[in-house]
Parts: sequence; structure tokens; C-alpha cells
Amino acid sequence: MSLISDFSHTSRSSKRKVPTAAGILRARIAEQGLVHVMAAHSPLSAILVEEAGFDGIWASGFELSALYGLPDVSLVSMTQHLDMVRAMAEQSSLPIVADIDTGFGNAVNVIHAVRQYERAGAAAVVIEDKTFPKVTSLAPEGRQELVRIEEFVGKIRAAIASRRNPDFLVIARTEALIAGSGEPEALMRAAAYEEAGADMILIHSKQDTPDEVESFLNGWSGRAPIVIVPTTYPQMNEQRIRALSKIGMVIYGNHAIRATVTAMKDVFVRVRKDGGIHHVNRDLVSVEEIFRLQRMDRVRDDEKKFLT
Ligand code: SPV
Ligand code: MG
Repeated sequence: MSLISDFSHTSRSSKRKVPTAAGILRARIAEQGLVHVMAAHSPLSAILVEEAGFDGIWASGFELSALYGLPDVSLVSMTQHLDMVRAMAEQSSLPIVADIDTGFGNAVNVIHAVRQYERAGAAAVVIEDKTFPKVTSLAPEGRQELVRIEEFVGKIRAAIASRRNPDFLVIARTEALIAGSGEPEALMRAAAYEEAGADMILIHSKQDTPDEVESFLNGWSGRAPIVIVPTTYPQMNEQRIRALSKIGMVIYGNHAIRATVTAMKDVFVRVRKDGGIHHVNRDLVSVEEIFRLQRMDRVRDDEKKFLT
């Protein structure tokens, strides 16, 4: 038997239809009507998102920027974000929704980005219609400039044309409400992006009530399901979202990094105040729990099997 034919079992199995993360995400949206996607900024936080029972991971640009101690203003490079997406995909089987900001440039850059993110294991990309470099959406008085509709339509068309897996989701995000351009502009842009092939439309708002988003939803007559990020209007819980019926995905945009900062601040302050770790120790997860998350059990098994 030749070396090549020895590989036949591999090629046979690769022909079997293994569901992709993108296919799984699409199926969940279709079956459940609504999927819950939680932010993560590291493979460890991605593991915790999966263990908590979410449907997907939001590879948030805001969270990764914060992890580097940087503002979310297009300073983190595509390579840095991509490396994190790849590392998350290695540790979690949940579909990853990659926040690719403005797509790192024009439509040509979007083509490159979509190929890279798909290859890195993402199930979806979200591209927003702001100018590069962008300013984070929730910053008070942040500079919020939109690109021309035609330019963004070109970017969406480029993204659709460059995905290899037809299940890979291209989510168009309009920042029209964030930029203060008003609901008619937001609806016009959303319709143009759907027409260009976007699978879903993310409508972002930074109002402290859901009114603006609810009004947009009432005006939305497209077929593409809507994505929301209710950071500033947390009253919009699952019950309310389901009642609106047009929302297919809710993204909890920055709750992993905020939980991390909350917990670290608390512990660090207590250690200084108590003069040691003797009190906080009992309130922290054990080292064994970290071993579990790191899969130390596999190391032990592998040692038994292979260290001779
Ligand atoms: C992110 O998490 O990076 C987002 C959501 O894009 S927001 O920060 O609200 O713009
Ligand atoms: Mg972002």
C-alpha cells in the first residue's frame, strides 16, 4: 500500500458533512428565534462563556482594546484581534461573532479580512459603517462619522463575495443612530445593506431607554433579522426582545471585561486592606478550578500514555 492510499481514511472522513460553527449559528437562530452572544476578550473568557450556556462569543473590539489598556479607537491591529479569535476558536466550540470594526479600510481590506477571519474559525463578522479610524460608539461626544452608503454597500458586497462558506454570516452594523443621523437614515442604510446581501442588520444605540431601537424595529420591514447590543438600555431583557419578534441576536457587548475589572478591583483592594491574602482566599475560585479550565487532566493522561 502506498503512503498516499494510507491517508484514505482521512480523506473519506473529510468528505462527511461536519457542521461548521457558522452553520450551527444559523441553525440556532432559525430554531430558537433569538441567540444570546456574550463578549469575551481571551480564550479563558471564551471557555467561561461556553460553560455559562450562551449561544455564541462576541469577539469584542472594545474588550480587546481594554485588555491592552487602550481606548477602542482602531488602535488594536487586525493581526492582534485575529490572533485572539484563533486562540478562542481553539478553546471553545461556540460560534464566534467577530467584531471587525470598519473592516480595516476599504472594500479591498474587507475582502482580505473576511478570508482571514473565516480561516481563523469565526462564524460571523460584524462590519460597521463608520469612517476609519473609528471612535468607540458609547463614548460621550465621541467623533462619529459615517461613510457614504454607496461605499459601505461596496464593503458588504465585497464581504459576501469573499466568504467561502455560504453559512458564514456577514452582519452589517449601522451607526446612524449613534451618529445622530436619525431613524430615516438608519432605516435607509439598513435597507441598502440588506439589499447588498447582509445576513443580519445590527442597529446600535446609546440611548438609556429602548425607545429608539423599538421605534427603528417598528419601521423595519426588511427580512434580515436584527441584532442589538443593549448595553445602555439593559431594561431590554429577553422577554421584551422576544415580544418584538424581529430581533435574532442579542450581544452582551462588554460584560466580560467589566466583570473582570469589577472582580479584580475588589480583590486587589481587599488584599491591600487586609494586609495579605488570608481573607480573600476563601472567596476566590480554587487553584484546582483553574487547573480544570486549563485541562490539566489531559496533561496527566498524556503523561501516562506517552512519557515512557
Ligand atoms: C464592542 O464590544 O466592541 C462593540 C460594542 O462594538 S460597543 O462598544 O457598544 O460599540
Ligand atoms: Mg466594537
